Amino acid sequence: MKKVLFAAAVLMASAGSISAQEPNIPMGMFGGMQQIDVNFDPYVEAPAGFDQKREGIKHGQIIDIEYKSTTVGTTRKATVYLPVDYDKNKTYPTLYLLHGIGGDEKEWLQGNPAEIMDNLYADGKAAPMIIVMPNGRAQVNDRAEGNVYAAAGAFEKFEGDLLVDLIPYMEANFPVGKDKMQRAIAGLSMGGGQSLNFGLGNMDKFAYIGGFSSAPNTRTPQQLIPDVEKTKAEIKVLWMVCGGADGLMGNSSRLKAFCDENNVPCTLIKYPEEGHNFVVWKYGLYNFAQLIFK
Ligand code: FER
Repeated sequence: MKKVLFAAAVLMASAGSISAQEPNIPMGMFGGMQQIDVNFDPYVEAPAGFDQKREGIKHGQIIDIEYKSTTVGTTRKATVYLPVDYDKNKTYPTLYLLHGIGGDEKEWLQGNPAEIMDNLYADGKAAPMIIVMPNGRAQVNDRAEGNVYAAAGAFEKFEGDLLVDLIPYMEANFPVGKDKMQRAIAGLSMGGGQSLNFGLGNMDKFAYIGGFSSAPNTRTPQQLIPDVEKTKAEIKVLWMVCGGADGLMGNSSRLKAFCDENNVPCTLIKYPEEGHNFVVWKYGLYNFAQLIFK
């Protein structure tokens, strides 16, 4: 019953001006939340070609992994980017990069993460890191099928899969650092909400948190930051971006306003005139990746 009511509430949300580029997203699902005036941080354009394959540079590698999930009771898939000059004998920090409501462990590939990271490495602009792109829909059938909004609960449940199953799998099978300073979490839309919820909710696990066009699954600022002094002491980077024409801006601006009022360091960039799409999310990865593990 709860699920039915939730779906009905979602259907009643008014349509914003968006161009969703995630698969399976019905139009008319965005917007509705009141906009809050906040001091946005300056938008600086990314250099031309930042997301395009460049010849004559070294490339990282995209691989598929599978891990046993005690949380879901299945074997689950994730996509992993291994950086340029990957060496099993080194230790790498890890960015967990989460998809949106209509996506899965392959969705981020639409945003050319390997090209973005390879270019950053060629220019000496990012710390070597492993990027894990999991499936954030923690349920037995985790494909983005049917009414994708009905799986909102599985996006919440992913917190357990991530902390109890995936992170330990990565630590057992890849040369990754085990300290919070070596872990970042970021994501797009539903994945942005997950990143803010799970990141701020587990500051002993993540020092760097990014939300790109975060969705209505984002908890309230009071839920995310119940103890301002603790968050200030423990967080290294809290970074957000959202399109200026994205009806979901309210989720980000509400948190930004709270942070500004409480002197919690936090960035929110309004990407001019963009909607809910990979233009914004690529820009998010490009910028967030340069700020973490430094
Ligand atoms: C909603 C509108 C959008 C919502 C989720 C989304 C849970 C997610 C969009 C995305 O991930 O792209 O009302 O409710």
